[in-house]
Amino acid sequence: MPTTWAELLDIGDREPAAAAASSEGDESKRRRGFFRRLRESIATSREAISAEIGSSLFETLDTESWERLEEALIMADVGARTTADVVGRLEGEVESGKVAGGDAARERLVELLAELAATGNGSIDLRPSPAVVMIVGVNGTGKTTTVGKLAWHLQREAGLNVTLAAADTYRAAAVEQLGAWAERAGCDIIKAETGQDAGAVVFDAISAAEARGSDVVLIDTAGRLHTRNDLMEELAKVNRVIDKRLGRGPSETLIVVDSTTGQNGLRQAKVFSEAVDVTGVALTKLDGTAKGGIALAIAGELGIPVKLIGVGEGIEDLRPFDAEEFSRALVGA
Ligand SMILES: Nc1nc2c(ncn2[C@@H]2O[C@H](COP(=O)(O)OP(=O)(O)OP(=O)(O)O)[C@@H](O)[C@H]2O)c(=O)[nH]1
Ligand SMILES: [Mg+2]
Repeated sequence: MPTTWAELLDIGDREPAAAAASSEGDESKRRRGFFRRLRESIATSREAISAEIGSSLFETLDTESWERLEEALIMADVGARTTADVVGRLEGEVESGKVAGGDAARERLVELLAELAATGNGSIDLRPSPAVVMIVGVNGTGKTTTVGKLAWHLQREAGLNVTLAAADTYRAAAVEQLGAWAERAGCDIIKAETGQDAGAVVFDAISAAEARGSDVVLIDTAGRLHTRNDLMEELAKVNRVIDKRLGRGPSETLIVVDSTTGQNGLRQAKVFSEAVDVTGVALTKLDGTAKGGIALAIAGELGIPVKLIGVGEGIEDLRPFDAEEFSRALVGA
């Protein structure tokens, strides 16, 4: 499971630009600072869980404490099925004597949650050039913001040249918003001519990326309700355009899920993955009042790995998802 940008980004044979690669010391300092912020960020669910599963729960471990643990995980959005699975396994291991009570049980809980979260291929495939990365999701989850942050990180962490495709052709303001991110991130952007549809913008962006030798095309799509079949069909159409133009589909299709929407995020991920080949999740708004457990519900129930987490509105506030760090922060261990 990747925990650093260098591990997260699969850039194939490309040489990571020397200037872009951050030194290990810097990375570890940033990670420590980030871990502190993550713990604070998911404070709401952490407080709920740790209040519920305070030290005494792991000391007693009777029927009532298993129930309390289940309730706490469900309250943190971990999802009923995933919770039952994890608590059932932990209970079995404690009862068979394989795992002792107290801290050992708490540590094992972190491990079980982390194992579950680390499903599938956790890296972001950026091969071959230009790699097309499509960002999808329902309205207002943080797609445009995530595209902007990701463009900046791809350049900074891996020295990649990025072209943005403004494929949200429904709102003029959406193109302006992405334009502002392109400026902040210092990358190219391809916008629609009047009347063009999303597929045409994507086609143009791929051509521009090829002409300029860009490594990655990041596609910002319009927010769409997963319940609207016509809008979901538009995404499939954009996919067909990419396929025709490049002879291959997107390298990655990431669904952006707002962690504050709770279990609805699971439903969104499910329906989007039925329409397009979703390869990962970017979980946003983990700062504030989020309950981060939805990451585990999506991974556990749909087998789609969370690859990125958004922890603020700034350009730097995007991180690789680290399953163990995340589970530890969630349980407050
Ligand atoms: N606190 C916080 N806010 C975020 C994060 N990611 C995005 N936002 C905010 O969420 C709001 C919506 O973000 P957008 O990027 O416009 O969302 P979108 O999915 O592109 O929205 P539509 O294009 O309308 O569907 C903005 O105010 C962002 O600043 C995050 O990780 N943390
Ligand atoms: Mg947007």
